[in-house]
Amino acid sequence: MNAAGIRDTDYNELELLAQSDSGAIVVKTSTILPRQGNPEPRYKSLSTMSIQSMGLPNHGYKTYIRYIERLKEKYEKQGHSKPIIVSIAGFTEKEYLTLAEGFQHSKADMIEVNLSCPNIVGKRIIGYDLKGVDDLTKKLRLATDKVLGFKLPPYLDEVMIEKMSKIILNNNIEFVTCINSIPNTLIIDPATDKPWIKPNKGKGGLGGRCIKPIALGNVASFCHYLKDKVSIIGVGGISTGKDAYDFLLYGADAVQVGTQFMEEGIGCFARIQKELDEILRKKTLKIATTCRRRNAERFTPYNEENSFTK
Ligand code: RRO
Repeated sequence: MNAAGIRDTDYNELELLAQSDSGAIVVKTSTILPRQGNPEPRYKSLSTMSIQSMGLPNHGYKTYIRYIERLKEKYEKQGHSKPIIVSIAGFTEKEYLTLAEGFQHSKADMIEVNLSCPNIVGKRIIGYDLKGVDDLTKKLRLATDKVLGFKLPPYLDEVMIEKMSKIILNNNIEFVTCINSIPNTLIIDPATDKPWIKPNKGKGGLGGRCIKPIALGNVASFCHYLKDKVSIIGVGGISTGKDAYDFLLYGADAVQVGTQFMEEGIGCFARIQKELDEILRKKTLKIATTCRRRNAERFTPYNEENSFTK
């Protein structure tokens, strides 16, 4: 599926996702009121990475409640409705609760609580404030019985992952999506010696292929602490079927595509799925052949008549 924030803000973009090979529709993080976001230029893609400081541009949660209703109605009738995941971000605890209560009465299937937006100047990334997350989670869990998950920032410290996992397990959070873009990063345009993007003195969230090892490490660690009790959606640097395969192998139950979707467009879902299918087909063949050979060696006395190569 798409990562939150990528080609998922306007109704026509959501409709394109509904018609695509994406397994679900993730909607741009909603705030209480509509927002224009940060001044441009605010996104730059380079060969192995992207940097952005979008600043939460979105139409406000009430508009998304209407968009989702329209999508569900239209695609349920056509018989190919898919899960819709909304993403929420409040500037205060009260706002998070209002958003959760709002979507509780919507047709959204799941709520991804964004605890990791890197681009709100002067605001701490709440995912790094474990006590704050614990307090918020208890109230959020009471505000909605929709499937509830966290969008987490990258953790470079294993102990934080262990502690966050305890909060998740103690509060019946059902999925985690990791990771959001890497905060506080800066890339300079060699032609101008100035940052590529304008907001926040050029600093923003890093995405793209280069962040895959950090994302994969976080997924593997969360998989260790959460066991099989909480679903994990892996995101960060996925651009091929092999990337998706690595995430699935090391603990993810599903994956999201961010920068690659932004760059390639809607066709990326079918392509990545096809590449993944091909890898799985080859691996399955390899496993099947090894098992057959082992069983044959174990149970069948070798002779010319039943030789394997024959
Ligand atoms: O809109 C953004 O600037 C943004 C968000 Br809400 C987020 O969660 N992650 C990100 O990299 N950018």
